[in-house]
Amino acid sequence: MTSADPVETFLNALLAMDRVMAKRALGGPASADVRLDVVERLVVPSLERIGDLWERGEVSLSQVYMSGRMCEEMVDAILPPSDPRRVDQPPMAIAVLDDYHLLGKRMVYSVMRASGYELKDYGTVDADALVGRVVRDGIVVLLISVLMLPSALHIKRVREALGRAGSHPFILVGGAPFRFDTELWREVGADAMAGTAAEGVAVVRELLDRLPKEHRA
Ligand code: B12
Repeated sequence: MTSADPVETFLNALLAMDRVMAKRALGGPASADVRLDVVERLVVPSLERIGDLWERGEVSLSQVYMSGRMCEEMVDAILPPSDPRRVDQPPMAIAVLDDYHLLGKRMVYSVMRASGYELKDYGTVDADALVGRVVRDGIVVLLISVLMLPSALHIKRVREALGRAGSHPFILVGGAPFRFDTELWREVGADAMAGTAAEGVAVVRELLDRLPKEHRA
């Protein structure tokens, strides 16, 4: 089951539910940046390929499930702790909307915190709960992660309900539907999308440079 291609090796280990080989494929201790890069280069493409194999009926749902669980454990173990240098910032939060695909959100949360940003983690919420919490917490920058198209379409409802409540946070979205359809973020009323956790940090950093004019309460 070994292969010269690192993604193939990692993918095979996941499908065989072989934790030892999967951990070995991810490599040993390294700097925070290198570990994040390994996650982006191995975990994300491997899980995407497993999704494609599942769609074609070539792997079972239990293999998809176990692959996701194993990756969650490994990503938890290797993502960097938060950066002690906190960035001066307005209230921010991250949520998974009507979706139980949690790994992307977990990565974005870790990477944002490791980059010095503090954000509330709302976990998985429905549209009403999300609106209630954003209004209550006075959130100015809202990050939403979804992996299923129906969940992505619910963002429009969140945007409209927030507007009715007088709340106008900057909404940054990410997840598979937005990578499949690069115009979808506009259609659901988001302000920006990012393809990866690292791109998300760049978008937030750029936003905060011009935020005082537009959003500060
Ligand atoms: C693992 C997995 C699961 C696991 C989830 C485990 C877990 N706890 O997360 C399990 C087995 C539970 C599962 C269940 C289901 N799944 Co599933 N799953 C996947 C799979 C294979 C990988 C997802 C993943 O974890 N990727 C790795 C993470 C790290 O990547 P990511 O989430 O994309 O995040 C990265 C970026 O997108 C970005 N990002 C993500 N969010 C955000 C947010 C912001 C703000 C920013 C800046 C960036 C950002 O940063 C991350 C790091 O770079 C995908 C295939 C795919 N192509 O994505 C299908 C997939 C998402 N699942 C799918 C489906 C249909 C389901 C089920 C309905 C299956 C079923 N019939 O039961 C259920 C529904 C679960 C639910 N209600 O939420 C479909 C969705 C299709 C669609 N068009 O809607 C996919 C695309 C598979 C497919 N090809 O059909 N799934």
